[in-house]
Parts: sequence; C-alpha cells; structure tokens
Amino acid sequence: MMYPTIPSAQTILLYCLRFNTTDVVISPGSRNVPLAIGFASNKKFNCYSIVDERSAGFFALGIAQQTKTPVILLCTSGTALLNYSPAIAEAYYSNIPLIVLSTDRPTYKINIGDGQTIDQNKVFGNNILSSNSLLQDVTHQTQAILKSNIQKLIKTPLSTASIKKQQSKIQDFNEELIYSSFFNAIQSKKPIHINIPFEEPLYDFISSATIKLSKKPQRLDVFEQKVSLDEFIPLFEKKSKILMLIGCSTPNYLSIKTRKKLAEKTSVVVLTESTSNLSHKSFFANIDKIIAPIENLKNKKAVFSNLKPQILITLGGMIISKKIKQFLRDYPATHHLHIGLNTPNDTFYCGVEHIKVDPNLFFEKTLLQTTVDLNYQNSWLELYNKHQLCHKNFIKQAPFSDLIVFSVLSSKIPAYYQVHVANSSPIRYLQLFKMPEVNSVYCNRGTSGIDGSTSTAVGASVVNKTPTLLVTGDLSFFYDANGLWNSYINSDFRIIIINNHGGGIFKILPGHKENKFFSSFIETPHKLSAKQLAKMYGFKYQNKKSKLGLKIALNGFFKKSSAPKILEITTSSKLSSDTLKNYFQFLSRA
Ligand SMILES: Cc1ncc(C[n+]2csc(CCOP(=O)(O)OP(=O)(O)O)c2C)c(N)n1
Repeated sequence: MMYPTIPSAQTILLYCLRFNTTDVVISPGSRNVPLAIGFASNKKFNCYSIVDERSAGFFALGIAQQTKTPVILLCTSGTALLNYSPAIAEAYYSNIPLIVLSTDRPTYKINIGDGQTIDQNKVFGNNILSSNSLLQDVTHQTQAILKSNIQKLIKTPLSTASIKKQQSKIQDFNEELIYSSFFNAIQSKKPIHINIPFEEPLYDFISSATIKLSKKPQRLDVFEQKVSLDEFIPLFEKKSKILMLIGCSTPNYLSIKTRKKLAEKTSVVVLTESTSNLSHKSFFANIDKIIAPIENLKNKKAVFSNLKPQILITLGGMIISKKIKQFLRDYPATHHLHIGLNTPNDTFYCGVEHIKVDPNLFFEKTLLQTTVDLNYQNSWLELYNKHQLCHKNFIKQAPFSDLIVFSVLSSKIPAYYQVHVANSSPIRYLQLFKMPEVNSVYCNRGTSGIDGSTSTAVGASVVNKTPTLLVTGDLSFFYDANGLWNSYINSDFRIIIINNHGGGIFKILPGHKENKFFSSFIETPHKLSAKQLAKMYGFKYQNKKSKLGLKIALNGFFKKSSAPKILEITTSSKLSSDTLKNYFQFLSRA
C-alpha cells in the first residue's frame, strides 16, 4: 500500500479502513492524487473510476442503496464537486449514506487567481447532513505556507517545536471532524462532505503509515430512541380503522412473520407501492387503481369518507402516488405515526409523530397485541376486486401504448432480476400492475430527478448478485447518457427505454392543458433514438413498436449474452395519454 505523506490524507485513509468504508468512487484530477493513489494501491478498497462526477455521484448512490453502508466519493477541486449535487440531494432525501471527499487548494490560493478553484465550503447547502473543511497540515510544505501566510495558518513565534505543537492541534481537530462525520453518516444514513486542502507536491508516498489514530469506532446502535410502547396499545384499542402506507423500503424491512400477522388483522389495511418491496397477498399493491376511479364518481365523498382512516401509520421513505396523498389530505386521519429510522414527513398536513424503533418490534408490542378487529379491510377489498376486473377487461382491448407496455413488462420480468425504474411516468405506470413478489424495485424518489437513473442502476448492479434491469423513459435515458460511460457494466445488465419522444408524463399529470407553448417547453419532443449510443457503448440493441414485437423480443431479452442489452420501445405520446385517461374512466364505471 502507498500512504500519502500529507498527514490529513493519511488520516482519512486510516479512518476509512477503521470504519470499514471500503467502496470508493474516484473521478480524475490532480489535487486528489494523494487520496486516489492511496485508495487504489490498497487491496482492501474497491475502487471505481468514473470520469463524470454527476454520474459518479449516482453510481455511488446505487452502491450504497444496496449495501446500506457509506460509499466514498473522491474528486478534485473546482466545479467537479458541484456535479455531485443532484446525487447528494437524492441521498439526503432517500436516507442513503455517502461520504464526499473533495480535495482543494490551500485557503491562501483561493480567490487570488489560481486555476480550478471555487469556494468549496458548504456547496451543498441544506441538502446534506454536514459539510466541513479539514485544517491544512502545517508540517507539510511549511515553507510554501509561509510564503503567503496571510491567513496566519502558521502562528509565530516560528520554531520547530511550535510548528510541531500546532500540527498536533490540527491533527486532533481533523481526527475529531473525520470521526464524527463518518459516525453520523453511518448512523443517520445520510450524506456528509469533508473538504481537504492540500499543498503541492501531491505525489509523495511511503509504504507504511506513520500516523497513529486516536479514536476507535464505537458500536453503532441504530435505533437509539428508547420508547415506552405500552402507551400505544390504548390508542389502537380505541380506533378501528388503521391504514398503513409503506413508502420506499428495502426488502425484509418488515419480516414475513410481521407481514402475515398484520394481514390477518382485518382492522388494518396495508397499502404498498412498487418501491415498498414488502408484499403479502392481503396487502393492496396498486393504490391508484383503487383511488383514481373514485375521483370520477358522483358520490365520491361518501365513498372516500368510508375509506378514511382513524390512524395512519407510515413506514419507509417517500410515497409516489399523488392520488393517495390527495385522499389523505382531504380525509385526514386523527393520528399519523411514522415508525422507523427514515425521516418522518408531514405529507398529509395532519402532524406526524415519529417513533424511532424497529417497526417489527413496534407492531409486535402494540398493534398486534390488541383485540379490536372490525372489518376495515373489506371496504377496500370490495373496491379493489371491482376495479381489478375492469382493469383486466380494459387491458385486453387497449391499443399499443405506454400502459400496454407496462402490462406486458410486469408479467415478463424474470424473478431473478432487480428492477430500477426511472422517473416519472415509468414508475407511475408500474404502480398499476402487480409485479412478481421476488423482484425488488428501486426508484430515485428522494428528489424524483431524471438526472441519475441509469448511473444509479449501474451502481446497484455492481454490488448486487442478482442481475439488474433499468426501465426508463426517453428523456431520463438521454439525460443520463453518461451513465453508460462506465467500465463496470455486466453483460447481464438490461435497459428498456419507453421512447414516447418527449416528457409523456406532462400529458398525464392532473391539470394538464394543451396550448401553443406546452409542446416546445414542457413536453420537449425530439427524434432521438438510443441506437447510436448503444453501438458506442457496446450494448446489443433492438427496437420494437408493437405488442407482439415486444412480447417476442422479451422472450430472448433476458437470456445470457456476451454484452449488455438495450430494448427501445417506440410508443405514441398522444395515444398513450389518451389511453391512460380512458383507462381511469373505464375503471370508474365499475
Ligand atoms: C433533473 C430533473 N429535471 C427536470 C425534471 C422534471 N421532469 C420530471 S419527469 C420529466 C420528463 C421525463 O420524461 P421521460 O424520461 O421521457 O419519461 P416519460 O414521462 O415521458 O415517460 C421531467 C423533465 C426532473 N424530475 N428532474
């Protein structure tokens, strides 16, 4: 292993090893050489090289989403760092730990006309857990510091002993900062940033570490809050309509035993989304299919009032369905409890109480102890069954459109694939179909951006044993085309692009109205195809334009191959939006 001679660089490397933070995504530069070579020369680190920092950020996010441990992002000085912003914001709102290490020029070289410098402090604003700079080592290149020393990095009187003393204080400060930042990232599952100033030369290394770290990681107890759970029993005993809504989660967040017991309680209705990754045959998986048709009914008030919960329990991260948000804002529960570590959101404006305990423990000690069991499930089940029949009838006769693409896809994705879905209409269409239980589904819903879906999926694929499929719209795909500029893509990686030649989502969002500006500035139609990109990046490529063509293509699409594959499906944006509107009208006639 090569250890940089610069003390702060060496200290960072040693803490990464101490915290077992070993996945490192490095973008090229010069200022980051001490760390880049330090990481790359040690076999304990898994280093990935990605040129585009925006893509690197999402790639790291994809890895951390799967491993649930922080991934290091390392870049040079200047605008390189700013390109991490979208991924950092996504990680912050999705509870994914990332550790950004930006390297920088010394403070006396900033804003004096030196190249590739910006103010790197706090560049992510409030979209990050913490952002701090290490102090510059004064024992490294002391003479270079003294040439400027406007900021008094070195204090007088000058003597070897005094510089050593100053360096010792700097080392203590830096260790404290590194330690607490890493600790917080791991515990809070959020991104953090450490900016590190280095003076040149940057290429000096030694073969063994000279620094002895002062701090040892403590055991991390993720569920810190000690709550008395007994007090919730009387609440659940009194209220008979309990609605549970599960946002983005990882598989097994709720154990099979807890799911089974919750499903048996008829006073509890569990609504899941594609990204909940927690299923049970008695949970309701397609929220919009139940809610949307009611919106068109004359007696919608009566129907919604009957479905209104008394207690709302949320778990996991963001909720995708706009329709359930609207329903729960219009018909709010008296109590909203959010269970688990994810940030609690007052999405339904009725106040939210955060209970920071393991949800399995919470249910076992509270709700599952109660005896009240009135049949709230039935009201939902009746509606679900009615709409399900209509759904099947509509799909049978609907024209080839985005809806039909998802109906075919949902039944053809092999069970052994993990599925990444891009924003925005792909994830919304998928919500209307039941996926096989075994497929885990991910989508960047922290900030719902279209800027990193491909890179995230590629990142997740490199650490996940199961093969990965990305389902994306055309704008999302072309936006993150650099996601394919990546030498870690496995041959079993698959991409399905639904190319409706623009932002089809805007035609199906509530309130949409056509006018002369809509097309050019909102839908942004184009004539691009992925064919040339596929060729450039070594993907096999097919294009399909019909239901039959799609079905035939899917029969061979997931089979083993020597190269990854892209399947581009061309649909009509107008026909797709009309079909979806007709679909919801049709369901409401049930
Ligand atoms: C970085 C970013 N810019 C803009 C948006 C707003 N936006 C949301 S969906 C969307 C269009 C997505 O189009 P496409 O990927 O083709 O999927 P479609 O909805 O057409 O199926 C845009 C521009 C966003 N979410 N993120």
